[in-house]
Amino acid sequence: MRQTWRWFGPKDLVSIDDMLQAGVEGVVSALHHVPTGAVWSPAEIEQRQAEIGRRRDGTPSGLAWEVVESLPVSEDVKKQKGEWRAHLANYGESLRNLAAAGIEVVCYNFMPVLDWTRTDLTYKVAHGGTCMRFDLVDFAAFDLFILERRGAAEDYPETVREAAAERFAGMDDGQKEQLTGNIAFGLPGAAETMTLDDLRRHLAEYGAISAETLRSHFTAFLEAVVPVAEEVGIRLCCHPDDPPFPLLGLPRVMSTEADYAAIMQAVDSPANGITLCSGSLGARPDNDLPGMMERLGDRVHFLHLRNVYRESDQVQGSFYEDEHLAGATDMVALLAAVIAEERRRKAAGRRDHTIPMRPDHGQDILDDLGRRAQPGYPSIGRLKGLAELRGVMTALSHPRWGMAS
Ligand code: DNO
Repeated sequence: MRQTWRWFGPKDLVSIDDMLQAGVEGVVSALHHVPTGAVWSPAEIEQRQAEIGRRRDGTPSGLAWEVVESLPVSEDVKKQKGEWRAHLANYGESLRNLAAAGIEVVCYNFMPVLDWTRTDLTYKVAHGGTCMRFDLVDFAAFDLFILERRGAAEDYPETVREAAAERFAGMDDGQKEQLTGNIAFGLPGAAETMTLDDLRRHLAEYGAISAETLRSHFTAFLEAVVPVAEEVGIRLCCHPDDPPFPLLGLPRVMSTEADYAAIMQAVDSPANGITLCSGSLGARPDNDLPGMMERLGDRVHFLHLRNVYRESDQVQGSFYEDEHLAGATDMVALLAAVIAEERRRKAAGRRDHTIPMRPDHGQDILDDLGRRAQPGYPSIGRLKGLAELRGVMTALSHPRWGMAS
């Protein structure tokens, strides 16, 4: 595995210098300032590469931009409305420009309106640090009583609705604002930053779009961009829905193994691949991550390694972001499945036999608590996650004590 690390660009409070000390080998980044749907120009790409290539004092970092996360898909493309055809052409153009700059792995997602969603960005865990949390009762309180979405009541069991009413009654204005901000304003990397009214407008536009329609729009997107990716040597990889169940009545179509299998088959090309995110998929009890790696591994081009603690055994439930080796996913088994896949690829002579991984998210611990880096992306919490994962990877790959090769 290639040990990579997400960097949000020069404004990121965790610097290139920091990641060198964490033992990072490659960088994951995106041009967050370019509007969704527009072309990523060669000049902009080159500038980000230069920023990644130097330390604070101007000396070379030795690091390169290896993975794009994300080249966002516009709402127009997801809805097949407005500028969607132009956006598809621009997407292809961006892929060409990225390939010309030597970048081969491009991650994106196909979640309508909301990207990853949490209700609490600073949930206190037992050791005193904080992490991100999705609380279904808080989310329902937002949906039912702040957003006041029509039909929302049908989407939650009665026990959750009652708890949400009680929770909402106990919230002061500051808490309501905070909850709205956490859900609607977009977490780091999200393509859209929205007000409550924007969110209502977006939701209204999705009224007629079922999961089946969204899936057909997704296939049309892939039919347009995968041939370009094939031609220029890019491996596209779709990130799962986070959390992996419908939110606010919006369809979500990349939440399960069956969802991935269907999309991989719909456009059956190695360029149409997967970002296996153990944290997102692991929030659902019916997703078996090591098994998914074994069965779909051939098309996994990028790995997000993190773990969640599930607070319920329902598909739709609360969870918080646990330490990388704790939580619901058997991380050792998952890493073993990745190593086995890498060996298979190597034996088959595939160029892409080393799969990039990044320690996804991290709890805020020690000095993270005062640094205020991007939510979910602290320096020490991620460094700890990477170090733990690296330990397991090293042990599993050991020629004498590790997995038999
Ligand atoms: C969250 C991230 C996601 C991811 C996008 C990929 O931490 O994993 O925002 O970048 O969904 O398109």
